[in-house]
Amino acid sequence: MSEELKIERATMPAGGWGSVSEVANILLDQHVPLKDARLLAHQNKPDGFACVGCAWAKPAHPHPFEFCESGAKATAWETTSKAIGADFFARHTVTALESWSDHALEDQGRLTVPLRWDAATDQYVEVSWDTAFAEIGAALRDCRRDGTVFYSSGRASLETSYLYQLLARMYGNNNLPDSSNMCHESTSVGLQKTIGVPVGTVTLDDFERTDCIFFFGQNVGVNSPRMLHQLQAARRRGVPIITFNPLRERGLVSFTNPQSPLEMLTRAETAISTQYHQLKAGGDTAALMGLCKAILAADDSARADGRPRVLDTAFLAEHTDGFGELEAAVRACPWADIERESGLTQAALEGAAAIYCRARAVMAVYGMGITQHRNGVQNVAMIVNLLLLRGNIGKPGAGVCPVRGHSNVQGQRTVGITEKPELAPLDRLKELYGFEPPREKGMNTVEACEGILAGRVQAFIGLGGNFVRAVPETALMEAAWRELPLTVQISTKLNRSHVIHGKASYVLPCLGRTEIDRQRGMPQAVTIEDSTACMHGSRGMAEPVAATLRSEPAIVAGIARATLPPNRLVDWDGWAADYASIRAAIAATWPDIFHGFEARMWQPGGFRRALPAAQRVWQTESGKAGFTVPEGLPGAPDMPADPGALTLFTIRSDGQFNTTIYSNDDRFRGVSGSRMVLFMAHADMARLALVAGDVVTLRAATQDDTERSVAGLAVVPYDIPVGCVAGYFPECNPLVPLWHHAKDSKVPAVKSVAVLVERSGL
Ligand SMILES: Nc1nc2c(c(=O)[nH]1)N[C@H]1C(S)=C(S)[C@@H](COP(=O)(O)OP(=O)(O)OC[C@H]3O[C@@H](n4cnc5c(=O)[nH]c(N)nc54)[C@H](O)[C@@H]3O)O[C@H]1N2
Ligand SMILES: Nc1nc2c(c(=O)[nH]1)N[C@H]1C(S)=C(S)[C@@H](COP(=O)(O)OP(=O)(O)OC[C@H]3O[C@@H](n4cnc5c(=O)[nH]c(N)nc54)[C@H](O)[C@@H]3O)O[C@H]1N2
Ligand SMILES: [Mo]
Repeated sequence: MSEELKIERATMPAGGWGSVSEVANILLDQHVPLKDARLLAHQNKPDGFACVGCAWAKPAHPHPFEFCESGAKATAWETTSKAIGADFFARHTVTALESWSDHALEDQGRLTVPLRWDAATDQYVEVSWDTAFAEIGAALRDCRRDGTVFYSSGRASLETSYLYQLLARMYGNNNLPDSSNMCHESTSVGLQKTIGVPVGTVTLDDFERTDCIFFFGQNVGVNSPRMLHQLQAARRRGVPIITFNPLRERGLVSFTNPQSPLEMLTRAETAISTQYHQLKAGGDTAALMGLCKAILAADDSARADGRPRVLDTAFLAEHTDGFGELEAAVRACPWADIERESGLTQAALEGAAAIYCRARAVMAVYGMGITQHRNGVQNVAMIVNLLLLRGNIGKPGAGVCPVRGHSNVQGQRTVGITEKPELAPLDRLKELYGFEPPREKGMNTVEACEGILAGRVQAFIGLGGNFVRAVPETALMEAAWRELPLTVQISTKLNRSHVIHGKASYVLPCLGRTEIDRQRGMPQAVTIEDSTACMHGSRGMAEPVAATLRSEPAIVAGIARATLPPNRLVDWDGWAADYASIRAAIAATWPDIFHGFEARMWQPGGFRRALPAAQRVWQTESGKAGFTVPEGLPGAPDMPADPGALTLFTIRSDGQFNTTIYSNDDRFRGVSGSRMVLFMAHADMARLALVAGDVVTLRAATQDDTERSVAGLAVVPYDIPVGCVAGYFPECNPLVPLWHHAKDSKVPAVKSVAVLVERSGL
């Protein structure tokens, strides 16, 4: 890994030769055996394994290699032959490991043996699985039922997740926060309220039928690259793609398909976005108000000229509710406010709206740029407003497409991972398993952090993930994390949440999804749900990195058996021995979705759960799709309006998967050798008298009792709206106050944090 910061102009397309060489490098670097490198051919295939990277849809007729650079990296990172056992931990105290970088910790390779922290030596020592389960079970039985948190990170299969939610509920709480609470919870809340489903409505077929795509705050080239195939095909049909993003992300600018020999040899690039609007971070509600305003104006003039209406009035009358209120709010909203808050001109927004008005079927794709704001739920509702104006939900080629993060994050919610009791089938669980499920609301991620800070949480179980590194308010959280009586992490790799740990701490190493999972000698399969609500079977194909690993279902079952009183209706061991029996239990709990599960899980393209909104059936309070009047335009109304403050948004590079850092390089943004950088506009650099490479400290411009800062960031001049700066997640998490989260969904507002810049050493 290179160590010195280099800044270059990035001009290469997403995909292309750069992508091929990145894949080759990581396969070599991670010592992936040749036979396992061949696994890539089975990634996202009906007979293979579902990628452990992102959740993008897996087509029924896959490409010969249905994987991308990011997915190949995720697979290489998991199938690495690097591994660490008890001897590694005998050589390093946990305190010493704390000074290691996130990259260095995970780069040691796969965890192989169950570990318990030993206070006397400050080392993790090997324990047997039975001892670990027995001790964890005893400790959990001693905790307050509402003081234990069961976090999940979004990768574990439907089977594991089902067992996990049952464990929490039989234990006695709904404390089931998950990574989605930091991610698309704004979607789950916003779409449920407006169109009556918590997930997106589009399928891959819609990409073939759409005639316009609006793209908000999602970095497709890095975070869901397989979608570039759909976007490229749409562009070839002449479909306009209109992008709203403060940064000109390479994947949204141009793409060379690394799986097309012709394109690779000719270096042919497809331009992806036809319009690119570099709005201010947090400016989406304002931009969407502007789009609606321009569409209403177009409708006014069509009416005045006696031309056909621009609005789909029949759809509005039959299917929607609240149009009048939205219309009044849009008409009353001055262009000057829209321009100021979005950073875009009226003319630019009118130009985008004109394309919208001409299109028969429009889809809106979005990601974290929309959801991770104080007004994240409102942003989602504004996207719905835009689509509803011309009936763009529930018809072919149209709809809403939130791009999910972790490979099974959407599916975990489908099988009961939720802190909201009203979303879990509690009566059915009671009927099936003869226990009284807890009815009180549990903690989501922000509430779990609040509980940890207040000393109310006694035990934290992590099913994957790197909680303490992924959440905001790093300094306070790390300190409080150390005071937790018990932390248990079910993990594949060593990370910050292990080396910062509770008073009693266990690390339980599990199989990854790429590995063959044999139970009583029989290879098992699992299932996941993708971003388009399709369920897929997945079969691991690599030999496990160590024979001592246990599968996630087996670990959850092991903890459950050691913790809960026996229940003759719940056969944890039987479930762990045969995952088909877990699928039968899932099907018995949600027969509507999972009937015929065992047969349908191998259907090419997956089987889809019914989404009433896609059929224009609105399971909302009013029975209609609801328009929403925004409360205001600013993205971060809870942040102080310090005149000197800049708006920081935190982003991912192509060298990472969340807190997993593959390398310090971000080839699409021309930065290599260091992640401690701050992307800044030339005008802001000039105002602050900074030059490229100057090292600065950021301070959160908050007026509470907490000091929040990150030092040692090198300034990188960048094409970014004036007044905005960007830095990497998780390095910038210490700047985000815990209370700065989306209203209604509590997603940390990591895309708009007011910060002040200080030159280091002053
Ligand atoms: N390779 C790789 N793949 C991943 C991940 C990874 O870390 N690495 N993470 C996975 C996970 S869990 C998730 S949730 C997804 C995340 O995937 P994305 O949703 O793409 O997430 P980010 O990279 O955080 O940021 C998205 C984009 O939002 C833009 N943006 C920032 N602020 C705003 C704003 O106010 N408005 C608008 N319109 N845009 C804004 C940023 O410039 C950036 O391009 O990816 C998943 N896939
Ligand atoms: N500032 C800022 N903060 C953010 C974000 C942001 O954009 N900006 N994004 C947020 C988002 S969208 C998300 S999803 C969260 C991510 O938060 P998390 O999901 O908690 O974090 P990850 O980094 O994905 O977790 C990585 C760890 O998961 C473990 N792991 C990997 N594969 C497996 C597996 O198959 N099984 C098990 N049991 N463990 C496994 C490994 O030990 C690895 O170290 O972060 C959030 N935090
Ligand atoms: Mo995410």
